[in-house]
Amino acid sequence: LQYKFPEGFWWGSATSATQIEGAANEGGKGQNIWDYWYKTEPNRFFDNVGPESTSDFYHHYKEDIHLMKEIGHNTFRLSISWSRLIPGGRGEVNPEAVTFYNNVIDELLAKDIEPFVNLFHFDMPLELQNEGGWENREVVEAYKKYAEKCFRLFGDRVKKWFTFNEPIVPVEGGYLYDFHYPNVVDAKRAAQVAYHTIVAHAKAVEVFHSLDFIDGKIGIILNLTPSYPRSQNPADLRASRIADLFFNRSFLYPAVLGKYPQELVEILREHGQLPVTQKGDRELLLNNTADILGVNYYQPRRVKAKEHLPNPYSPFVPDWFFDHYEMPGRKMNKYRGWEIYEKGIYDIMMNLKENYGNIESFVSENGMGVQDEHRFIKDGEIQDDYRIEFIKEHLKWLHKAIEEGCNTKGYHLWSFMDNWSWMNAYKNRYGFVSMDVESKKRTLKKSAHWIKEVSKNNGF
Ligand code: BGP
Repeated sequence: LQYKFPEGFWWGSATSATQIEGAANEGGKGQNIWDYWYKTEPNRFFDNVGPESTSDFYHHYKEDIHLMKEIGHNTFRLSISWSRLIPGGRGEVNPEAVTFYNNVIDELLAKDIEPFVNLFHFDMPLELQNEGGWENREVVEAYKKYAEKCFRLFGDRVKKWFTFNEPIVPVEGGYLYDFHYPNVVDAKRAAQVAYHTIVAHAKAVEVFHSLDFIDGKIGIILNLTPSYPRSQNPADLRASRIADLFFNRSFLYPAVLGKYPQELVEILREHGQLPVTQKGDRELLLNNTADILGVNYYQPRRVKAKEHLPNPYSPFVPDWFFDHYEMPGRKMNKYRGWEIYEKGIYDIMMNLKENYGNIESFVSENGMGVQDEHRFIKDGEIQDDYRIEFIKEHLKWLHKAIEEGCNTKGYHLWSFMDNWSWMNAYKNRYGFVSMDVESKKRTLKKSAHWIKEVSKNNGF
């Protein structure tokens, strides 16, 4: 083997409740913002396909976990749907949901697959969104209770917990760039949402560490998009630094170091966008940082200095400070429109090693969404050599990072199976396993057989 990974390396894949469970109106589940948004504005969704149409993990979890085992997974990430567990966001738990998640967890453990459980993957219960969602400090308290409930219900068996997946995405999508509900453009509200998310994270971490029957770890999953300047000119360097500040350090700092970068605070203050804080928050954040960090990595950010000054009357958005550019000769996933830059994963991990105390980490999402994959079927199987290549190249850089001392423990593909995506429904397919949306039939792709060998040999 040329690339051998450390013993006990985590091989697996990641999913989220809304994207795989289905049964959106079954089993006592309450509504979340996706159910609601789809009902009210179905044409916002690709092909008008909404979150009712998934791979239906709710009814197929046994079969799916069997397949996970089959392809060598030793870990698997799922999220708990808040609105399934506590339908209105607050109050009594839904017993059918408890049974469902217990069954899933037990089934995984019976197959020696360690569950990684995330508490929030973009899916705010509708009632709480109607109270202002993350803009409302009381929702933070509701989240804390929900998190504690989960720890008490499942913490005897689940040892890896995550407070949020990509907390910046609801901020960008819902409050800056119009691709998540409630789709407004308002930087001050965005800053409040971002801030309360971090407070919620710290509160969940605090509760978790206070429960003495728990011996697991808790962390957060961030989508890190390393920022590369077009040139070494001061203006390009500054543009890149600010992009990094808004999109990476805004969450990495408070979640891992327990404080905000001063430069960010100053920019927000100067532009009148500072969020409201409470006494005691500073200590809360400082004392409740993540034990472990999940890194979702898809693409780098290529940045250059702003060519035209922004119109001061336009709403304040991070891109007031930088422009994007396309790097000549870049490798592309043309289906998703994302640049492929495998070395990014190494740069992220080295940054964590050098500037974030070498926190225990893993690649919690990485993957390649491809359209019309049935074009590649041969003898009934999708020959996704491009996916194998994609994973391999990223793993090579991850391997190098580990050799150079990065504390990184695993690799999860997005995703286990083709699943429903927020705005793109089934346009881009990501799985090791393909799924027929009508019949729900599951079929392994070539990459599934490949990853099985990789996990078995712990390398390639
Ligand atoms: C991440 C999300 C996932 C997933 C993935 C692929 O940002 O955590 O939920 O959807 O991206 O992106 P998309 O489905 O938009 O192609």
